[in-house]
Amino acid sequence: KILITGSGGQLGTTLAKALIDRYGIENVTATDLHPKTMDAWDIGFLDTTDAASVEAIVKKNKISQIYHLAAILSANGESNPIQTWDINIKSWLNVLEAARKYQVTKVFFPSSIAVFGPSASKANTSQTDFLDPLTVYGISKAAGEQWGHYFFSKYGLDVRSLRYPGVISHGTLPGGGTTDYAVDIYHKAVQNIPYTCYLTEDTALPMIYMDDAVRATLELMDAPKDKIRTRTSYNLNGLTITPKQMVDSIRQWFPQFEIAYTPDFRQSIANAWPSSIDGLHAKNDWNWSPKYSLDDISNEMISQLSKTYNMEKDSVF
Ligand code: VAH
Repeated sequence: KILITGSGGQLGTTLAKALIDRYGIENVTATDLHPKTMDAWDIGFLDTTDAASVEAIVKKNKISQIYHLAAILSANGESNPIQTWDINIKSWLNVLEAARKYQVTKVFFPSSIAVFGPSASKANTSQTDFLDPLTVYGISKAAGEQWGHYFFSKYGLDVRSLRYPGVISHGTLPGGGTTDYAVDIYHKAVQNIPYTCYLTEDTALPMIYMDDAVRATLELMDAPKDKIRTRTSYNLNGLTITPKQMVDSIRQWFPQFEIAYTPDFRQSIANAWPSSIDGLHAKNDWNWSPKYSLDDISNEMISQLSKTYNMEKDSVF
């Protein structure tokens, strides 16, 4: 059976649905700090900072795989650094220890391009570039990668991980990430509300559409064990997007869409992140390649969100 933590979050929600579709609802235990009844499945309560609760749920449900999505993201995380570190790292260690004690077969750890900092190359940042993250979230992910590698080499625990770029999706509202402008902007465009972007128009960041991110996760977890040659975390490439490119794409559907740029503290976070990622190791080891272009993303986001807000899509195509 599969345990998912952070099932109510941006990745957790879609990943939980994909895992339920694949393994059946009776084989998936979706949990979160904030329980929720979804349309076809429930999210149960689990505080991953409590070791006893994590062990109990793994033991009781005979869990064989864990997807650990619970974490505080980069922007929100900066408001209380020590608490963010404590929550992110304690949760992950509780999951690793429970997985070790109860012989869990595979564990997934979501890392992020946020593990890179000013000393990494800005463009085409490599898998082995030096990690000097400047957010607590990034520090907790960089440390989390090392802990995953440690449990693999010391106990043989099959921990696998991806360094996600900014994930763009329509299933949840923006959740405190620095890249969440790329989600919010579509919500505003569909409602014909002018958008104020907290990054400058030319801020290039690595992004990925949710469907590609979920497919990458399942393909990584399905890969034969001997194909996985990176046990810290794989750079995962999608595409590089700037706010201006996104606006130009959106204006194919909404020509009157208005944007203003007022950079805030998140600009300095974005400035320390790569603008593009070298995903060669993922390509070579388990044949990863993304599918979604920016216009594909706009098309998906606009048609889905038009339904969410019950508006007809002013499609020009
Ligand atoms: C964040 N969406 O902004 C996450 C992600 C690379 C960005 O880690 O914090």
